Amino acid sequence: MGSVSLNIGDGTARFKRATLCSSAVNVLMLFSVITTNLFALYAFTSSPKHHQDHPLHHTHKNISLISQQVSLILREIDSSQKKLTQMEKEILGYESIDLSRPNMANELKLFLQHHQLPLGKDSRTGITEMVASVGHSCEKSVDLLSQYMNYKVNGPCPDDWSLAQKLILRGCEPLPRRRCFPKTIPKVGLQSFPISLWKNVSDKIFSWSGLGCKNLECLNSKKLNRDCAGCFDIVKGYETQKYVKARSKNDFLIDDVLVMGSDGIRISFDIGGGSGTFAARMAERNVTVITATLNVDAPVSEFIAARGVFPLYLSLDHRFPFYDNMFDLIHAANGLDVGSRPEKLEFLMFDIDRILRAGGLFWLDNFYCPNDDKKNALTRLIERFGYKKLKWIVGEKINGPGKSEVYLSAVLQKPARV
Ligand SMILES: *[C@@H]1O[C@H](CO)[C@@H](O)[C@H](O)[C@H]1NC(C)=O
Ligand SMILES: *[C@@H]1O[C@H](CO)[C@@H](O)[C@H](O)[C@H]1NC(C)=O
Ligand SMILES: CC(=O)N[C@H]1CO[C@H](CO)[C@@H](O)[C@@H]1O
Repeated sequence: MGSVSLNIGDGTARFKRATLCSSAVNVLMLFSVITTNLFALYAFTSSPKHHQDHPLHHTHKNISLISQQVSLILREIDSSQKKLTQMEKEILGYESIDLSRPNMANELKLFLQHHQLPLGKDSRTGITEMVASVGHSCEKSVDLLSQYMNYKVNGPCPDDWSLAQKLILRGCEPLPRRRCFPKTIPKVGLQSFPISLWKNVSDKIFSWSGLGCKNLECLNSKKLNRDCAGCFDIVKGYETQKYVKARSKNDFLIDDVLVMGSDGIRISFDIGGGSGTFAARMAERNVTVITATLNVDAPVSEFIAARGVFPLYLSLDHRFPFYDNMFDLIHAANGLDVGSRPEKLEFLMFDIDRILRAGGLFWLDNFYCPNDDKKNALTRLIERFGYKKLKWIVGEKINGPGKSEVYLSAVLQKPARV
């Protein structure tokens, strides 16, 4: 797991750097081209005036004077351009983390130092040194990061996973802590698979530090998010009906969706999948599901693992750690809601498209649309990908105190593009 996220994180950082930086450089290039041209224009349009006023033999002198001036200006522009680039790098946190700061944890320095390969350049990859990867956004939270890296090597890790998650949510991924032992929690009373899918487990096998709730009963009395109201009650609650009994026309049934897929459904990816119920229902149908989740307000990862399905502890700012055209089905509900910036959803959609195979299904499940603009933007975004709409339901639900809310549910099939 550690090494997996290590590689990916580096990739993400590089990708972001490249885009942001190249656009910044483009703007600067454009700026400098325009200014250069303006100066040149000024120089040449103003010279004819002097031609008329002064004898010809001075013209030559004047032109060389002007060209001196121009090259001086160009040098100025060049140096300002470099300064701007530097400033932008600093704003983006693009420069490597400043390890000379006071109170910088020594372990962080050690981790980040480049290590020369013992046998020189690797002929296959062309690299000469190992670079530890840490999310470039860590630069923005360097105090938290240093606090996180202040631990005893070879000793027990501090019990601070919520600090780690805070860093992850700020884009500081992958995290650089590698050399301590996390607290062991005895996982007593685990059931064997598949009984584990729907069995209560003891509160004691989860880590509750940093959480408001300290047991499952407390979690079940709360609406943690749109996809999880009482979702840890897998014995009596609504969770036991999800995907097998519909409450509204926006709820599709797993068996109905499975028959829509061409060439079978074997593996699936669930984005922000509550307590793992989608994975559990799919497991009963012999489909392997990976559930992407963070432990926001609940020990979600541990709960999903205890059910015997696979949790992937990953924020959605990450490029998915899967190769292209892998999945037969991708299921997403409101976990896909990545805030107000439309381009973030676009990044996510492209990544979903990348890992979904041609003919595979994208199931958007009860996605909340706060207004028509949001719904139309989402519709336009989805339509750009040219998926076949096997199902498309915009429905209203009355939630809370008589308030009507609009939800979109859809099953879309990825086309084979050439
Ligand atoms: C299972 O756990 C829930 C709380 O999550 C509790 O309300 C319920 O009584 C438990 N059921 C059994 C059979 O232990
Ligand atoms: C799942 O696989 C098992 C073992 O191969 C088989 O007995 C069972 O019928 C399968 N279930 C479904 C729903 O296909
Ligand atoms: C713009 C400029 O430098 N013009 C000069 C061109 O040369 C004449 C003669 O030396 C000067 O009088 C102008 O000032």
